[in-house]
Amino acid sequence: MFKPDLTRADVTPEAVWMNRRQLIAALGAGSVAGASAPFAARAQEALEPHTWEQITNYNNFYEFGTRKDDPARNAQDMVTDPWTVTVDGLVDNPGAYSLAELIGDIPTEERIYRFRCVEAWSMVIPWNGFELNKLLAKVGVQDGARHVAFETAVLPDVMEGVNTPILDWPYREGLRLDEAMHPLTIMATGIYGRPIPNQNGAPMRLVVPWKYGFKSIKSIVRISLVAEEPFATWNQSQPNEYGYYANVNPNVDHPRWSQASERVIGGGLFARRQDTLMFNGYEDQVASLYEGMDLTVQF
Ligand SMILES: Nc1nc2c(c(=O)[nH]1)N[C@H]1C(S)=C(S)[C@@H](COP(=O)(O)O)O[C@H]1N2
Ligand SMILES: [Mo]
Repeated sequence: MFKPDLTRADVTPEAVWMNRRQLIAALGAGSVAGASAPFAARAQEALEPHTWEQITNYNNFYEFGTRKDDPARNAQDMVTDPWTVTVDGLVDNPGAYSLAELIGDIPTEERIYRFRCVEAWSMVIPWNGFELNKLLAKVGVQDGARHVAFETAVLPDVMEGVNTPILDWPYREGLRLDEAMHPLTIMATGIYGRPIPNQNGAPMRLVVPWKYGFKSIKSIVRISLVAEEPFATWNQSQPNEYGYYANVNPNVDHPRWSQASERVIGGGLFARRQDTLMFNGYEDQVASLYEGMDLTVQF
C-alpha cells in the first residue's frame, strides 16, 4: 500500500527493475510477450524519469508565453525569494506567511510521478516536496471547508502573459478537500534534488498526479479553504472542454482530440505513444474518491 516516503524503489514494482527480457522470462514466455497486452505492459512499466533538460525546457506556464520553450526563456526574472503565501478562508491560522514560515519543519521527500497534460503528452518527473495535507494540518482546516482554492502570482513586470487576455488572471485552481488531503497530492519545491526552476513553478507548486497537468498550479501565492467549488481558470474558460475534476481518463475524450493515448516527451525520432492509464496509473489509490460519480458527466 501507500508509503509516505516514496523513493524510486518504492514507486517501481520490483519486477520492473529487471529488464524487459528478464521480466518476460520471469512471468513465463507468452504472458506478456504477445502483442495482446499493451495495457498490462504499461501497468508494469518502470517509472524512468525524464531528464532535467526535458523537464525544464518543455513547459506550460502561460504567464510567460504560450509556446513550450517560452517559460524556460522568460521566467528567469521572476524573483522567488522572498515569497509570501497568503492563507485565508476557513482556517484556524490565517495570515501572510513567508515560504519558510509556511513550510517550517515539514520534511521534503522524493516522489516520482507520471505527469499527463490534457494536451495528450506526458513525462515522468522526480519531484521533491511534501504532502499538502501536512501544510493543511498546520494551518488548521475548519469545519465547513469543502474545497481548497489556489492562486498563482501575477507579476506584470516579468510575466508578459498577464498583460494579455489569453486567460482570466490570476491563474486559479481548486481541489475538493478530500483530494487535497490525499497522500499523493504534494506541494513541490524541487526536481532532481535541486530547487524547482522558475519555469516549473518556483518556489512552490501543486502536483496532483492523477489529474491533467493544468490542475497542478504553479508559483502559488494564495491558499484558501472554502465551502463552495472555487473558480478554476481552465474550467471556467471552456467548461465543455476542461472539467473541474480533470481526472486523467482514457475513456472520456477531449471534444477536439482523443485522450486514449499520449505522446511521451523526448526521444526525437524515437518519440513514442503509449496508452493512457485510468487516473494516470493511480487508480488503486484514488478511485474510491469518486465512488458514485458519473465520470463522463463530472469530468
Ligand atoms: N500558473 C500556472 N500554472 C500552470 C500552468 C500555467 O499556465 N500557469 N499550466 C498548467 C499546465 S497546462 C501544465 S501541463 C503544467 C505543466 O507543468 P510543467 O511545465 O512543470 O511540466 O502546469 C500547469 N500549471
Ligand atoms: Mo497541460
